[in-house]
Amino acid sequence: MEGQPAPPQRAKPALGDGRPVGRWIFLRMLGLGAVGVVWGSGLQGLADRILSPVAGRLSAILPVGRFRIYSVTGSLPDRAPSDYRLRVGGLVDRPLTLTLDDLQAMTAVTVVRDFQCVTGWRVRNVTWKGVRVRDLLEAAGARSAGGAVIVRSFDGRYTESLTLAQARRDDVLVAYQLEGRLLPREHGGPARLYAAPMYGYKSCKWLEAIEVVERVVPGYWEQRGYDLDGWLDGRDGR
Ligand SMILES: Nc1nc2c(c(=O)[nH]1)N[C@H]1C(S)=C(S)[C@@H](COP(=O)(O)O)O[C@H]1N2
Ligand SMILES: [Mo]
Repeated sequence: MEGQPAPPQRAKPALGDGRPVGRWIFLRMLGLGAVGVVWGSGLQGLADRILSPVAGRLSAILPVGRFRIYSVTGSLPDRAPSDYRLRVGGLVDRPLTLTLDDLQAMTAVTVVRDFQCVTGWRVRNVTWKGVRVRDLLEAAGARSAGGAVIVRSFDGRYTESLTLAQARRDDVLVAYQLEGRLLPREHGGPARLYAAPMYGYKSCKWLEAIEVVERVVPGYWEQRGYDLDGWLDGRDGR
């Protein structure tokens, strides 16, 4: 994989094929907003029983494929925009600690793309705004010894990893806006990774650190069976 993107791979559904799902929650957004939050895996069955009749009926009248909200910790971390900090470190010449204002002062990029989870749902034409990871790496002076980045969530659990070549793509962002508004808490606000050409699991929410390292390190879901390269079908790029 070193520097060279793997060919597109079809990731298998994560649910229903026997893979562990860990502790996760979801909250269906049905156009009208949240209809429920469930804490911990033990309550998932109950949640399904409560939500599925509602979701079933509403899905007949609402556009298909709204976001589901995931958090492997079973809770949604909360950080005020004014308290937000993003660290860029590791194999860099100038480690950075950036506020949300700092990010917003940098060159902003907008990307409109379908958002897709390996479990099968997809949201069409989602508009994200943020800063290119490439610009952050440049500002920090990523060293030539670096071959990958690890990204970490302030949820304390979730991590992801991209090759440096992937991280430097035009469409890989630290996103702080979703659909024209500040990124909501449930979607990983104040800021998250958004890796447009890849499945949703690559886009680490509640982003607190980008660390330049020598090579890719399997992230949370990759340690649990997901492909290291999360390219969407037909969207491999370089
Ligand atoms: N910190 C964190 N980031 C995460 C996840 C998570 O559970 N925790 N789930 C991932 C997965 S599998 C998907 S599909 C997307 C879902 O994004 P959403 O919750 O904004 O819909 O977030 C990704 N990033
Ligand atoms: Mo996902």
